[in-house]
Amino acid sequence: MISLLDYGAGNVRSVRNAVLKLGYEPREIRKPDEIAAAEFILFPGVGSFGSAMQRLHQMGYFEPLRDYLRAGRPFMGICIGLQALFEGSDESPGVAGLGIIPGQVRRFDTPGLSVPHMGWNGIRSRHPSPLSEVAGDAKLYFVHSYRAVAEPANAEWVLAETDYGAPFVSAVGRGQVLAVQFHPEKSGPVGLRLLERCLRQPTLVAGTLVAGGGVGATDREAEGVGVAVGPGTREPVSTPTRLAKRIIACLDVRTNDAGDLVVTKGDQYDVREGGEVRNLGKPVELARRYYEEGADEITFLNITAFRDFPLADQPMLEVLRRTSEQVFVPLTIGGGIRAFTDGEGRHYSALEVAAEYFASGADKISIGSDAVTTVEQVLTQNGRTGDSAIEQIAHRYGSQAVVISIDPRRVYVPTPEAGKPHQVVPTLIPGPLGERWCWFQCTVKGGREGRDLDAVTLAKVCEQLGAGEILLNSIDRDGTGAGFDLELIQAVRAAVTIPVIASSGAGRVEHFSEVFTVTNVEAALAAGIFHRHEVPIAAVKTHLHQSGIEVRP
Ligand code: 1PR
Repeated sequence: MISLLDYGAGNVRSVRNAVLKLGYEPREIRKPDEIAAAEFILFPGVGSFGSAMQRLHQMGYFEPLRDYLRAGRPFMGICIGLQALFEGSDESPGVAGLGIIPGQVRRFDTPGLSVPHMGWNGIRSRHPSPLSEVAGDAKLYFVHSYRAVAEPANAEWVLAETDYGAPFVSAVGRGQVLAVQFHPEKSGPVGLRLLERCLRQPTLVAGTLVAGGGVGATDREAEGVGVAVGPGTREPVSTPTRLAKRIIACLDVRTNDAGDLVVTKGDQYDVREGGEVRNLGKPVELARRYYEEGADEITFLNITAFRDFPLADQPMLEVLRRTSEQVFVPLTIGGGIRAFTDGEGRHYSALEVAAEYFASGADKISIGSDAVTTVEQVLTQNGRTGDSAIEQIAHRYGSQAVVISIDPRRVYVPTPEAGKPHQVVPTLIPGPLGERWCWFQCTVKGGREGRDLDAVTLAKVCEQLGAGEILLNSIDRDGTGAGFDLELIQAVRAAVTIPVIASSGAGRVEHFSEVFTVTNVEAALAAGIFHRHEVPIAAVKTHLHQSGIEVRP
């Protein structure tokens, strides 16, 4: 019997879905005394270290959980569920962790690294074990800004490390307690196999999962005596691990004139052809297809949500629910995330809207128009707003869950001065009057309205407010197949330290190698070429691999 420790801080739906998919019926822990009575606790921590600890205290779970862990009872932690085992974290100074493992969790600090560490990376096992056997040299999905490092005091706990700038601890284990920094529930088929193995055989001995162990392991094993290596285990991977560039499939979703929710696709944001909304398929089916074809992430953009209230859009929430039951890679949903007052005068905060998306299966939400409004306010008020959607959602769910979707359009100017105060860049693609300079104007409402704000400034301010990633579209390139707007992407990439997703204009596999080589973005997104079967995701990955660019196979 698996007990899920959901302390209400975020989305554990993905974990529940993965566990259900594996044939288990997880039971939720609802009272402190259910911790001691549990047979196996699965703790998928989310959000910030401090809020996770605070919730554990508020719910009366902290001490029973610590006692449970001290007794070495069957446990699997994921992400914050690993970090919580340490003494504390720089993310939340002064907040004590469960203190099961010596050491402090610290922020990634290698200069030049994008933080969060977001995407698919490998694990380097310290001991041969079923963990290394199942994962091998496969890539697993990570998303975190803080990490534990191996030190002599915690050496006996460290099961695996991963490299990102410097090595960090990606799995710990001792006795029947296991925790991983990556997300097996979001790591595709290999993640599911790994989760299955850990749930089925939770016993570790001296840092090694025992094949055939399980809850009925001997006392000698449970005490951590000796190293038992199961049949078929092999030597752990010892070469450095590398973060892969991500390939994201994007589904622009809206209701067509017949009232059906469809995946559509525009040319420079115009989704109508012969007066009709283009219909490229059904959202859940298409998402499932991209998962099976190897997409590293799936993004849904509810493109007309700016004019409707998204919580009234039950079909979209249903799409998310159904997708998250079948698709085990990260899911992002955007469109309409902002505060809203409905026809009856009831006010909903952006946090409430986002909460509904997270509860329906989203791992990240993306904010478009509201981010522009927020940044305009920040710039005119000369400081933070404090209550913006970005800040509220990042505080509650963590920065990594907040993506800013930017819809810029080029504005050509004859001289840099003519574009001031915007961030003007030289361009090799001259304007209609031969202009050699341009700035990238933010738009709202799906490109319908241009604002007096440039994309570089928007990205910078959103990072300061706590956003964790930028989804950088280009209205000029959208649907053209002419390649990504490298000048735009370079300008934004250079301005922020959070990951950037290049979007709009992919037409050939070479466009992907070009954008990764020239701009060093972390991810590239495409829509039209995938929907129309023009370029399969596998072809993109093969080309990138042959070009020496790290990808998840
Ligand atoms: O403003 O918070 O409600 O969010 C609305 C979201 O919907 C934004 O993320 C915005 O980008 C998106 N959106 C609004 N209107 C459109 C439209 O197309 N008419 N789609 C739209 C944006 C752009 C990309 C597209 C890439 C790749 N779609 O997501 O998938 O350009 O396309 P390609 O590979 O075919 O070139 P809010």
